[in-house]
Amino acid sequence: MMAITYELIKTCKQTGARLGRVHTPHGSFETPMFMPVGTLATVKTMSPEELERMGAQIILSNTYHLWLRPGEDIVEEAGGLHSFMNWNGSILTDSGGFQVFSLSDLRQIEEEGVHFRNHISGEKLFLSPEKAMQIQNSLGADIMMAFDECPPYPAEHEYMKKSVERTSRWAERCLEGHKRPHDQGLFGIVQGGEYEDLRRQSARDLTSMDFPGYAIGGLSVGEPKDVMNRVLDFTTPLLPTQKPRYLMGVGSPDSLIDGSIRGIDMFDCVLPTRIARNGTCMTSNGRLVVRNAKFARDFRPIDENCDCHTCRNYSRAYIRHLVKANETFGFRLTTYHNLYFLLKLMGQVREAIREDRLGDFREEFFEQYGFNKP
Ligand code: PRF
Ligand code: ZN
Repeated sequence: MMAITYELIKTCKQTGARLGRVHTPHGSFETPMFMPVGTLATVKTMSPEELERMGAQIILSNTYHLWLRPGEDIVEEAGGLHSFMNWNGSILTDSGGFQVFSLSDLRQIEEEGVHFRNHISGEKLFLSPEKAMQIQNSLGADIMMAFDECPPYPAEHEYMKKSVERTSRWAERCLEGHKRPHDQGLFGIVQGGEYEDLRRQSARDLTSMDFPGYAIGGLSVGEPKDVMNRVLDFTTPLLPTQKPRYLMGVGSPDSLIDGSIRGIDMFDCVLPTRIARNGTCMTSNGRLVVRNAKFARDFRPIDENCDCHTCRNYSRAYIRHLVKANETFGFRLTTYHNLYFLLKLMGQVREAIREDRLGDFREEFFEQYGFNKP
Protein backbone atom coordinates (compact mmCIF):
# COMPACT_ATOMS: atom_id res chain seq x y z
CA MET A 1 0.00 0.00 0.00
CA MET A 2 1.36 3.37 -1.06
CA ALA A 3 0.33 6.31 1.14
CA ILE A 4 0.50 8.78 -1.74
CA THR A 5 -0.52 8.24 -5.34
CA TYR A 6 -0.66 10.64 -8.27
CA GLU A 7 -3.15 10.55 -11.07
CA LEU A 8 -2.24 12.53 -14.21
CA ILE A 9 -5.52 13.67 -15.73
CA LYS A 10 -4.23 15.60 -18.73
CA THR A 11 -1.49 17.80 -20.10
CA CYS A 12 -2.18 21.30 -21.52
CA LYS A 13 -1.57 21.20 -25.29
CA GLN A 14 -0.55 24.87 -25.26
CA THR A 15 2.02 24.73 -22.42
CA GLY A 16 2.67 21.18 -21.20
CA ALA A 17 1.28 22.00 -17.71
CA ARG A 18 -0.21 19.04 -15.85
CA LEU A 19 -3.73 18.65 -14.46
CA GLY A 20 -3.80 15.92 -11.85
CA ARG A 21 -4.89 14.64 -8.49
CA VAL A 22 -2.88 13.50 -5.48
CA HIS A 23 -4.50 10.90 -3.22
CA THR A 24 -3.53 10.90 0.47
CA PRO A 25 -4.87 9.14 3.60
CA HIS A 26 -6.83 12.37 4.28
CA GLY A 27 -8.55 12.71 0.94
CA SER A 28 -7.27 13.92 -2.37
CA PHE A 29 -6.35 17.32 -3.78
CA GLU A 30 -6.35 18.67 -7.32
CA THR A 31 -3.11 19.85 -8.90
CA PRO A 32 -1.55 22.28 -9.62
CA MET A 33 -2.28 23.31 -6.03
CA PHE A 34 -1.12 25.98 -3.60
CA MET A 35 -0.60 24.91 0.03
CA PRO A 36 -1.16 27.57 2.73
CA VAL A 37 1.60 27.56 5.35
CA GLY A 38 0.74 26.70 8.95
CA THR A 39 4.17 26.70 10.53
CA LEU A 40 3.11 26.22 14.16
CA ALA A 41 0.09 23.99 13.50
CA THR A 42 -1.99 27.04 12.56
CA VAL A 43 -2.26 29.08 9.38
CA LYS A 44 -1.74 32.38 11.18
CA THR A 45 -5.10 34.01 12.09
CA MET A 46 -7.23 31.42 10.21
CA SER A 47 -9.37 28.65 11.71
CA PRO A 48 -9.48 25.24 9.99
CA GLU A 49 -13.17 25.96 9.27
CA GLU A 50 -12.17 29.12 7.37
CA LEU A 51 -9.46 27.23 5.48
CA GLU A 52 -12.03 24.67 4.43
CA ARG A 53 -14.50 27.36 3.36
CA MET A 54 -11.90 29.13 1.20
CA GLY A 55 -11.15 25.86 -0.60
CA ALA A 56 -7.83 24.80 0.93
CA GLN A 57 -7.29 21.06 0.48
CA ILE A 58 -3.78 20.64 1.87
CA ILE A 59 -1.72 22.75 4.26
CA LEU A 60 1.94 22.72 5.23
CA SER A 61 3.48 22.65 8.68
CA ASN A 62 7.04 22.59 10.00
CA THR A 63 9.03 19.89 11.75
CA TYR A 64 11.56 22.33 13.16
CA HIS A 65 9.03 24.62 14.86
CA LEU A 66 6.80 21.84 16.25
CA TRP A 67 9.84 19.98 17.55
CA LEU A 68 10.87 23.09 19.54
CA ARG A 69 7.30 23.80 20.70
CA PRO A 70 5.14 22.15 21.84
CA GLY A 71 7.32 19.09 21.10
CA GLU A 72 6.36 16.29 18.71
CA ASP A 73 5.60 13.96 21.66
CA ILE A 74 2.68 16.17 22.68
CA VAL A 75 1.35 16.27 19.10
CA GLU A 76 1.65 12.49 18.93
CA GLU A 77 -0.17 12.09 22.24
CA ALA A 78 -3.01 14.22 20.81
CA GLY A 79 -3.34 11.64 18.04
CA GLY A 80 -1.15 13.44 15.49
CA LEU A 81 -1.21 16.84 13.79
CA HIS A 82 -4.65 16.36 12.17
CA SER A 83 -6.47 15.83 15.45
CA PHE A 84 -4.20 18.18 17.44
CA MET A 85 -5.18 21.14 15.21
CA ASN A 86 -8.59 19.86 14.07
CA TRP A 87 -7.73 19.87 10.34
CA ASN A 88 -9.07 16.86 8.50
CA GLY A 89 -7.63 17.64 5.07
CA SER A 90 -4.18 16.63 3.90
CA ILE A 91 -1.03 17.91 5.62
CA LEU A 92 2.58 18.10 4.47
CA THR A 93 5.46 18.69 6.89
CA ASP A 94 8.78 20.16 5.80
CA SER A 95 11.79 18.37 7.26
CA GLY A 96 13.44 21.18 9.19
CA GLY A 97 16.50 21.26 6.98
CA PHE A 98 15.60 24.55 5.35
CA GLN A 99 14.41 26.16 8.60
CA VAL A 100 17.69 25.31 10.33
CA PHE A 101 19.54 26.99 7.49
CA SER A 102 17.30 30.04 7.30
CA LEU A 103 16.50 30.69 11.00
CA SER A 104 19.40 29.63 13.15
CA ASP A 105 22.86 31.03 13.31
CA LEU A 106 25.97 29.20 14.45
CA ARG A 107 25.10 26.09 12.49
CA GLN A 108 27.68 23.46 11.68
CA ILE A 109 27.02 20.89 8.98
CA GLU A 110 28.57 17.46 9.35
CA GLU A 111 28.02 14.13 7.64
CA GLU A 112 25.95 13.01 10.61
CA GLY A 113 23.64 16.07 10.62
CA VAL A 114 23.48 19.75 11.59
CA HIS A 115 24.44 21.36 14.89
CA PHE A 116 22.73 24.69 15.57
CA ARG A 117 21.16 26.88 18.23
CA ASN A 118 17.47 27.08 19.06
CA HIS A 119 16.34 30.42 17.58
CA ILE A 120 14.15 31.05 20.66
CA SER A 121 16.17 29.90 23.67
CA GLY A 122 19.74 29.73 22.34
CA GLU A 123 19.98 26.09 23.45
CA LYS A 124 22.31 23.79 21.44
CA LEU A 125 20.48 21.34 19.17
CA PHE A 126 21.23 18.66 16.61
CA LEU A 127 19.08 17.59 13.68
CA SER A 128 19.85 14.58 11.48
CA PRO A 129 17.99 12.64 8.79
CA GLU A 130 16.98 10.02 11.38
CA LYS A 131 15.79 12.64 13.87
CA ALA A 132 13.81 14.53 11.18
CA MET A 133 12.08 11.24 10.23
CA GLN A 134 11.32 10.35 13.85
CA ILE A 135 9.75 13.77 14.46
CA GLN A 136 7.73 13.67 11.23
CA ASN A 137 6.53 10.12 12.00
CA SER A 138 5.30 11.43 15.37
CA LEU A 139 3.57 14.43 13.75
CA GLY A 140 1.83 12.06 11.33
CA ALA A 141 1.38 14.30 8.26
CA ASP A 142 0.27 12.67 5.01
CA ILE A 143 3.41 13.85 3.21
CA MET A 144 6.81 14.24 4.86
CA MET A 145 9.96 15.72 3.36
CA ALA A 146 13.49 14.34 3.29
CA PHE A 147 16.12 16.12 5.38
CA ASP A 148 18.21 18.12 2.90
CA GLU A 149 20.66 20.97 2.71
CA CYS A 150 19.46 24.12 0.94
CA PRO A 151 22.66 26.07 0.16
CA PRO A 152 22.49 29.85 -0.24
CA TYR A 153 22.49 31.62 -3.62
CA PRO A 154 24.96 31.99 -5.13
CA ALA A 155 27.09 29.00 -4.11
CA GLU A 156 30.28 27.75 -5.79
CA HIS A 157 29.96 24.66 -7.99
CA GLU A 158 32.50 22.84 -5.84
CA TYR A 159 30.52 23.42 -2.64
CA MET A 160 27.22 22.63 -4.35
CA LYS A 161 28.54 19.30 -5.62
CA LYS A 162 29.57 18.21 -2.12
CA SER A 163 26.23 19.40 -0.76
CA VAL A 164 24.20 17.53 -3.41
CA GLU A 165 26.13 14.34 -2.69
CA ARG A 166 25.53 14.69 1.03
CA THR A 167 21.80 15.42 0.45
CA SER A 168 21.62 12.16 -1.55
CA ARG A 169 23.28 10.20 1.28
CA TRP A 170 20.89 11.86 3.75
CA ALA A 171 17.95 10.88 1.51
CA GLU A 172 19.01 7.20 1.77
CA ARG A 173 19.11 7.55 5.55
CA CYS A 174 15.65 9.18 5.51
CA LEU A 175 14.19 6.20 3.64
CA GLU A 176 15.84 3.89 6.13
CA GLY A 177 14.59 5.89 9.15
CA HIS A 178 11.00 6.31 7.88
CA LYS A 179 8.80 3.96 9.91
CA ARG A 180 5.34 4.66 8.50
CA PRO A 181 5.56 4.26 4.70
CA HIS A 182 2.10 2.64 4.70
CA ASP A 183 0.33 5.85 5.78
CA GLN A 184 2.88 8.67 5.28
CA GLY A 185 4.51 9.41 1.92
CA LEU A 186 8.13 10.62 1.96
CA PHE A 187 9.20 13.01 -0.83
CA GLY A 188 12.81 13.38 -1.99
CA ILE A 189 14.21 16.89 -2.60
CA VAL A 190 16.31 17.65 -5.68
CA GLN A 191 19.00 20.25 -5.01
CA GLY A 192 21.90 21.54 -7.16
CA GLY A 193 21.29 25.29 -7.31
CA GLU A 194 21.61 26.80 -10.76
CA TYR A 195 23.94 24.05 -12.07
CA GLU A 196 22.44 21.74 -14.69
CA ASP A 197 24.97 18.93 -14.16
CA LEU A 198 24.29 18.93 -10.40
CA ARG A 199 20.50 19.02 -10.80
CA ARG A 200 20.94 16.04 -13.13
CA GLN A 201 23.10 14.21 -10.60
CA SER A 202 20.67 14.99 -7.76
CA ALA A 203 17.62 13.92 -9.79
CA ARG A 204 19.37 10.71 -10.88
CA ASP A 205 20.35 9.81 -7.29
CA LEU A 206 16.90 10.52 -5.87
CA THR A 207 14.79 8.97 -8.62
CA SER A 208 16.78 5.74 -8.23
CA MET A 209 15.54 5.63 -4.61
CA ASP A 210 11.89 5.59 -5.78
CA PHE A 211 10.15 8.16 -3.54
CA PRO A 212 6.36 8.59 -4.01
CA GLY A 213 6.96 12.26 -4.96
CA TYR A 214 9.74 14.75 -5.64
CA ALA A 215 10.38 18.32 -4.63
CA ILE A 216 12.62 20.88 -6.23
CA GLY A 217 14.44 22.71 -3.45
CA GLY A 218 17.07 25.41 -3.45
CA LEU A 219 15.04 27.85 -5.55
CA SER A 220 13.49 31.20 -4.57
CA VAL A 221 16.55 31.79 -2.41
CA GLY A 222 17.43 35.15 -3.97
CA GLU A 223 18.12 34.20 -7.58
CA PRO A 224 16.49 36.19 -10.44
CA LYS A 225 13.19 34.86 -11.83
CA ASP A 226 14.73 33.87 -15.16
CA VAL A 227 17.30 31.71 -13.35
CA MET A 228 14.49 29.89 -11.52
CA ASN A 229 12.58 29.34 -14.76
CA ARG A 230 15.70 28.07 -16.54
CA VAL A 231 16.46 25.62 -13.70
CA LEU A 232 12.86 24.36 -13.84
CA ASP A 233 13.12 24.00 -17.63
CA PHE A 234 15.93 21.48 -17.28
CA THR A 235 14.94 19.90 -13.95
CA THR A 236 11.24 18.91 -14.20
CA PRO A 237 11.88 16.72 -17.29
CA LEU A 238 14.29 14.67 -15.13
CA LEU A 239 11.46 13.67 -12.76
CA PRO A 240 9.06 10.73 -13.28
CA THR A 241 5.81 11.79 -14.97
CA GLN A 242 3.68 9.51 -12.77
CA LYS A 243 4.68 11.19 -9.47
CA PRO A 244 3.84 14.62 -8.03
CA ARG A 245 6.39 17.47 -8.25
CA TYR A 246 6.57 20.13 -5.58
CA LEU A 247 8.37 23.48 -5.94
CA MET A 248 9.29 24.49 -2.39
CA GLY A 249 8.78 27.99 -1.02
CA VAL A 250 7.32 29.57 -4.16
CA GLY A 251 4.01 31.46 -4.11
CA SER A 252 3.99 34.72 -6.04
CA PRO A 253 1.14 34.70 -8.58
CA ASP A 254 3.50 34.91 -11.59
CA SER A 255 5.69 32.05 -10.31
CA LEU A 256 2.66 29.84 -9.65
CA ILE A 257 1.65 30.22 -13.30
CA ASP A 258 5.19 29.93 -14.69
CA GLY A 259 5.92 26.93 -12.44
CA SER A 260 2.71 25.18 -13.54
CA ILE A 261 3.71 25.74 -17.17
CA ARG A 262 6.99 23.96 -16.37
CA GLY A 263 5.25 20.89 -14.97
CA ILE A 264 5.06 21.68 -11.24
CA ASP A 265 2.06 20.27 -9.30
CA MET A 266 2.44 21.67 -5.77
CA PHE A 267 3.59 24.99 -4.27
CA ASP A 268 3.78 26.56 -0.82
CA CYS A 269 4.82 29.98 0.44
CA VAL A 270 4.39 32.27 3.44
CA LEU A 271 4.02 35.23 1.06
CA PRO A 272 0.18 35.58 1.02
CA THR A 273 -0.18 35.20 4.80
CA ARG A 274 2.91 37.24 5.68
CA ILE A 275 2.11 40.27 3.51
CA ALA A 276 -1.52 40.13 4.70
CA ARG A 277 -0.28 40.81 8.23
CA ASN A 278 1.27 44.06 7.16
CA GLY A 279 -1.81 45.07 5.20
CA THR A 280 -0.79 44.12 1.66
CA CYS A 281 -3.34 42.39 -0.56
CA MET A 282 -2.95 40.48 -3.80
CA THR A 283 -5.57 41.54 -6.36
CA SER A 284 -6.26 40.89 -10.02
CA ASN A 285 -4.76 44.34 -10.69
CA GLY A 286 -1.55 43.78 -8.68
CA ARG A 287 -0.69 44.43 -5.05
CA LEU A 288 -2.85 46.79 -2.99
CA VAL A 289 -1.39 48.33 0.17
CA VAL A 290 -4.56 48.88 2.15
CA ARG A 291 -2.80 51.07 4.76
CA ASN A 292 -2.40 53.72 2.09
CA ALA A 293 -4.09 57.09 2.86
CA LYS A 294 -5.87 57.05 -0.50
CA PHE A 295 -8.14 54.25 0.79
CA ALA A 296 -9.41 56.18 3.84
CA ARG A 297 -12.78 56.87 2.14
CA ASP A 298 -12.73 54.04 -0.39
CA PHE A 299 -15.79 51.90 0.31
CA ARG A 300 -15.16 49.42 -2.50
CA PRO A 301 -13.96 45.87 -1.73
CA ILE A 302 -10.21 45.02 -1.73
CA ASP A 303 -10.60 43.44 -5.19
CA GLU A 304 -13.67 44.24 -7.25
CA ASN A 305 -13.21 40.97 -9.15
CA CYS A 306 -13.09 38.85 -5.97
CA ASP A 307 -16.04 36.99 -4.47
CA CYS A 308 -14.38 35.97 -1.17
CA HIS A 309 -16.02 36.49 2.21
CA THR A 310 -13.83 39.55 2.85
CA CYS A 311 -14.62 41.21 -0.48
CA ARG A 312 -18.34 40.44 -0.31
CA ASN A 313 -18.71 42.08 3.11
CA TYR A 314 -16.00 44.60 3.97
CA SER A 315 -14.56 47.77 2.42
CA ARG A 316 -11.03 49.02 1.86
CA ALA A 317 -11.77 51.90 4.24
CA TYR A 318 -12.88 49.60 7.06
CA ILE A 319 -9.99 47.15 6.61
CA ARG A 320 -7.52 50.07 6.42
CA HIS A 321 -8.89 51.38 9.71
CA LEU A 322 -8.55 47.96 11.41
CA VAL A 323 -5.04 47.31 10.06
CA LYS A 324 -3.80 50.77 11.06
CA ALA A 325 -5.26 50.29 14.55
CA ASN A 326 -3.54 46.87 14.76
CA GLU A 327 -6.89 45.14 15.20
CA THR A 328 -6.60 41.36 14.77
CA PHE A 329 -9.79 41.21 12.72
CA GLY A 330 -8.16 43.33 10.01
CA PHE A 331 -5.37 40.78 9.57
CA ARG A 332 -7.88 37.97 9.50
CA LEU A 333 -9.75 39.70 6.65
CA THR A 334 -6.60 40.37 4.57
CA THR A 335 -5.25 36.84 5.20
CA TYR A 336 -8.54 35.26 4.14
CA HIS A 337 -8.61 37.32 0.95
CA ASN A 338 -4.96 36.62 -0.03
CA LEU A 339 -5.27 32.86 0.46
CA TYR A 340 -8.60 32.81 -1.39
CA PHE A 341 -7.00 34.78 -4.21
CA LEU A 342 -4.16 32.24 -4.70
CA LEU A 343 -6.43 29.20 -4.31
CA LYS A 344 -8.80 30.69 -6.88
CA LEU A 345 -5.86 31.45 -9.18
CA MET A 346 -4.83 27.77 -9.03
CA GLY A 347 -8.42 26.82 -9.86
CA GLN A 348 -8.24 29.10 -12.90
CA VAL A 349 -4.90 27.51 -13.87
CA ARG A 350 -6.43 24.02 -13.64
CA GLU A 351 -9.43 25.12 -15.70
CA ALA A 352 -7.12 26.61 -18.34
CA ILE A 353 -5.10 23.35 -18.49
CA ARG A 354 -8.33 21.39 -18.93
CA GLU A 355 -9.16 23.63 -21.90
CA ASP A 356 -5.60 23.72 -23.37
CA ARG A 357 -5.32 27.51 -22.98
CA LEU A 358 -2.90 28.11 -20.09
CA GLY A 359 -0.63 30.18 -22.37
CA ASP A 360 -3.52 32.54 -23.18
CA PHE A 361 -4.53 32.67 -19.51
CA ARG A 362 -0.95 33.63 -18.58
CA GLU A 363 -0.97 36.53 -21.06
CA GLU A 364 -4.32 37.84 -19.80
CA PHE A 365 -3.39 37.47 -16.13
CA PHE A 366 0.04 39.10 -16.50
CA GLU A 367 -1.49 41.97 -18.45
CA GLN A 368 -4.10 42.69 -15.79
CA TYR A 369 -1.77 42.09 -12.82
CA GLY A 370 0.68 44.56 -14.30
CA PHE A 371 3.64 42.22 -14.90
CA ASN A 372 3.85 43.31 -18.52
CA LYS A 373 4.31 46.96 -17.61
CA PRO A 374 7.86 48.29 -18.05
N1 PRF B 1 14.44 22.53 1.26
C1 PRF B 1 13.50 22.32 2.23
N2 PRF B 1 12.50 23.18 2.46
C2 PRF B 1 12.44 24.31 1.70
C3 PRF B 1 13.38 24.58 0.69
C4 PRF B 1 14.43 23.65 0.43
O1 PRF B 1 15.29 23.80 -0.44
C5 PRF B 1 13.00 25.82 0.13
C6 PRF B 1 13.68 26.53 -0.97
N3 PRF B 1 13.00 27.67 -1.40
C7 PRF B 1 11.87 26.25 0.83
N4 PRF B 1 11.55 25.34 1.77
N5 PRF B 1 13.57 21.21 2.98
ZN1 ZN C 1 -11.36 38.88 -1.75
